[in-house]
Amino acid sequence: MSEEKKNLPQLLDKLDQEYESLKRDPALFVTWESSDANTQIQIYLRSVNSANELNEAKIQLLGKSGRLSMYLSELGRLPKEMRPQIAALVNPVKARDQEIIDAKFEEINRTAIEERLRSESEDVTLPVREAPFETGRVHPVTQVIDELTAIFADMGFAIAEGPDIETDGYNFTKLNFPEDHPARDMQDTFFFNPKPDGSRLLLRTHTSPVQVRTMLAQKPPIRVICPGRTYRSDSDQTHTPMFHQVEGLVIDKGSHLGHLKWILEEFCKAFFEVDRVKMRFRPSFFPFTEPSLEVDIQCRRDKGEVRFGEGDDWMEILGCGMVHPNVLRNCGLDPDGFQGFAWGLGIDRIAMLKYGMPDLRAFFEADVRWLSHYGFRPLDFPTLAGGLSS
Ligand code: 2NL
Repeated sequence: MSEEKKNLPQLLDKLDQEYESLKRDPALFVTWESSDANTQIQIYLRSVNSANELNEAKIQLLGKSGRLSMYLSELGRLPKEMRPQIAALVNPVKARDQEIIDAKFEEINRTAIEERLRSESEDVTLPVREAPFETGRVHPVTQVIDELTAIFADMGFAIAEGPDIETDGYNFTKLNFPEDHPARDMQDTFFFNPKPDGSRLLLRTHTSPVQVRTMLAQKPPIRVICPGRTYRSDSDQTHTPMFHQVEGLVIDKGSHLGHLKWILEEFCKAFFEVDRVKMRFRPSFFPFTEPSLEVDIQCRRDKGEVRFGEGDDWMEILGCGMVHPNVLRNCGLDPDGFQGFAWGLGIDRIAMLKYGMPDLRAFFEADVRWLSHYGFRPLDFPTLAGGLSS
């Protein structure tokens, strides 16, 4: 064929013309497959390179209203004796085109896959690119929560979490705060507007409501720690309106202060990564514990730097005590059957102490320069075996 390559509509026109003569005298044709139009269509199909083009040809030839389907569906309107002759001429063409199109689709797909494999191959000898986990940093508060979790999980504690927005009941009443306690004052607590029934929701001022919820929901023995955000109306160099606390709670038949002292000592050694640490327990007062104690740990203050486990200075780090019988009762536990202890400490404060960060306000300013200086590498997750902060 010396003519220039024909496009699909031209080829289809030609096919229609051939079909018209076929209908006029089918006896002149032995086969139709190798006719001019069909040969050119086969060449066209074999030369197509895109799946879209091939699909279009498939629709026009073999689709429901494609040429070859139309020819066959109008057989019924032709003289009876012609029908088998025409069908015998059209069907092989249809089968042949189908065969070519199927093969061509496979070829196009294979070529596309090979092309992708070629173009998307990785040069494994290239140096490692700086990935997000290389530049991103874990916030010191998150790091310290992960460290606490690793330490207490090792002692068999579960982690419990609860809502930041609490009821007065869970935040104060069940914890044995009297109605006129100063902590319930607007000056200290962020309250929401009162509801029609007079009750007020609030931003929890400590994580104790999580322990209340735990006691109400679970049977002893209970061993949980509750890390999370807490809120108080307070703001200066060492106080921000939002801060973080972790509280611990143990409830069992014979839990006593000796257990508490051991847990806190193991915690301090693990957290500050020292072999020994002296601790001092002083009497104190909290509405929810009796007796209540404040805990200081041994430290050395040296040119503004603090080192733990040495020296003869003391630093207050947490409060604790035996859970008050009223709190046990309020949480559905019989104080004659169960007793327990609890403690609470400020996460931001111990993060500042351990990692030498002087100003609490910088914690929550989201300054990437501060974060890239004080932050931690994301894949260095703290573990007891691998070292908490190595
Ligand atoms: C502190 C002192 C403390 C608790 C928290 C607690 C929770 C329940 C019952 C009894 Cl449900 N106690 N928590 C106990 C003693 C002290 O926190 O100075 N935190 C920063």
